Amino acid sequence: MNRPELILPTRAARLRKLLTSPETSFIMEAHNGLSARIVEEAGFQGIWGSGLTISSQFGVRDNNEASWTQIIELLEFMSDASSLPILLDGDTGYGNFNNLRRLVRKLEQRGIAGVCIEDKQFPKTNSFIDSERQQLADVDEFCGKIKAGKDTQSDPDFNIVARVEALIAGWGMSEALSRAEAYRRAGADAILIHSKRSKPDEILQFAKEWAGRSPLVIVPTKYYSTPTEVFRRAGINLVIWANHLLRAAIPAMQAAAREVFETQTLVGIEERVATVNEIFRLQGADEYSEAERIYATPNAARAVVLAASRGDNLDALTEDRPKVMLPVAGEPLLLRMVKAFRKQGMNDITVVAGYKAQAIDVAGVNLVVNPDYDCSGELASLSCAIDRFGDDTVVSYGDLLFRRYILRDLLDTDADLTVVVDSTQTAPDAPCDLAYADLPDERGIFGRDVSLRRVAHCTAPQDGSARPSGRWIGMLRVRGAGRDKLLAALEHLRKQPDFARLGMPELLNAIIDAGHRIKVLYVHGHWLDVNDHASLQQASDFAHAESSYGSRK
Ligand code: SPV
Ligand code: MG
Repeated sequence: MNRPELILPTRAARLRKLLTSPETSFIMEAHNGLSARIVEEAGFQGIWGSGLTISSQFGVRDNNEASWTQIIELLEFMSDASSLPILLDGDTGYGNFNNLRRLVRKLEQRGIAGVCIEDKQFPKTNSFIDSERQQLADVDEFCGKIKAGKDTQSDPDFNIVARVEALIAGWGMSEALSRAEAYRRAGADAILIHSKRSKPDEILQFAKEWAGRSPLVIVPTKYYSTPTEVFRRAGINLVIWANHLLRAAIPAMQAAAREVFETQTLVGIEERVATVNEIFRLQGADEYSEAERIYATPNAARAVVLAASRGDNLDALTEDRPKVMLPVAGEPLLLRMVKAFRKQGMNDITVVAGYKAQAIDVAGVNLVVNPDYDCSGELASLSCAIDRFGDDTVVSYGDLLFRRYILRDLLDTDADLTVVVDSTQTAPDAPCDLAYADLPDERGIFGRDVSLRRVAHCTAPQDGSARPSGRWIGMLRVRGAGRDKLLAALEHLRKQPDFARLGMPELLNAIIDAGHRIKVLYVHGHWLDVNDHASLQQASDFAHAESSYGSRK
């Protein structure tokens, strides 16, 4: 059966609904992209693009000092930053009927839901400044403008609201009513009746005599103390809160500026201003990071580094930091690893910390913390980073140093699960994970696929009579379907009562037991891990030997 497609109403249609619905609706002023987003987050269903607040955020007066194209440009930011319908306060339409035609076309092109035009002369003055001196437009000329706008709109739901300024200019109620009627007949979708009085009496009288002939819009800036219920009972369709976000921001900015100027420090205001992260959130910075991952470095693998352990054998050296932060030839082990990843274009690096997590100070990595690091093992740490896995992820112990080609060759493999095994270490003297593969690393196997059969700690009972094929260096690449295989094995092991103690070898074995293949990439030395004082010294020699000729002292 064909399902009818869900068609979302356009912004113009949504504004039309707010205007025509018998329930009283409310829209809030915005004057840039940020405030538009804030209006939407607060729950409003529409935005008033206020001439007063837009001009004042530009630092100019509400006298058409900003050009109409500058306003359109700003509106585009507002329209991008929010999905709400915007009703532009279009002043007088910025000229005659022809200017309005062009304005309507440009507004529709930018997804603006409607425009309100007022029956004054261009250039206008704000209704609350010297209102008695304000010139009203000729009624016929204004009706022609409304008709021109309505004939121009291509979306039948685009809204033209006619604003009656007769009460503002002191021309009286009957003039206001007759103008409103003329504008309605000319095709206006709604009438905005404006008042400068502190009581709503003339608005209420107008509403009574208007008697619902077309939708009615008000701006209760001056008669703000009127209970909203009064507007509801009067049958007002749309109430505009016209300038209050800008007015809320002004005293906050003034106080902050004064305080920082006087005290010459930020300490007094830091807790009272929005966090920088809140700015990022409002800008949608998360979406950018996600998109960057998809589009900017689409093929780059991610890294998950397990770095929760202290490194007990290193005694006092790890009293105030985890092993991965120990300097090796002047640079923390972890920073060396992060640089190695970045050299391969891997910039999405997650480090799972635990012991002295606060001492991990490497810029640009995602830090997650295993809070139970002291009573749990590698799989508990890995679980903390599981949502950081991408389509291609290298999981690594954090205490490794390795030659660049090892990571490069690992990234060149095509299997969905690959481990790096050092075939020169079949009987190591330090504790380690031994790997058993289906083929030993011999010259004859060049070019053949080798699979892992098992990984076992060297102190565990060994795999029958078989000789280990080498040592797993603690690096695993997980691609494509490999991620689901790994996740399934992790879930399976999570059910075991001893899950908290399990490490990466148990995970690799569980993947193999589930019938999946793990490819072996053999290497021959050229790496080491740091477990004790002796290996820390070797690491330093290794790092020095790696540094370029020019940088050696
Ligand atoms: C605006 O917000 O710019 C308005 C409403 O036109 S008022 O300032 O009340 O005239
Ligand atoms: Mg205005």
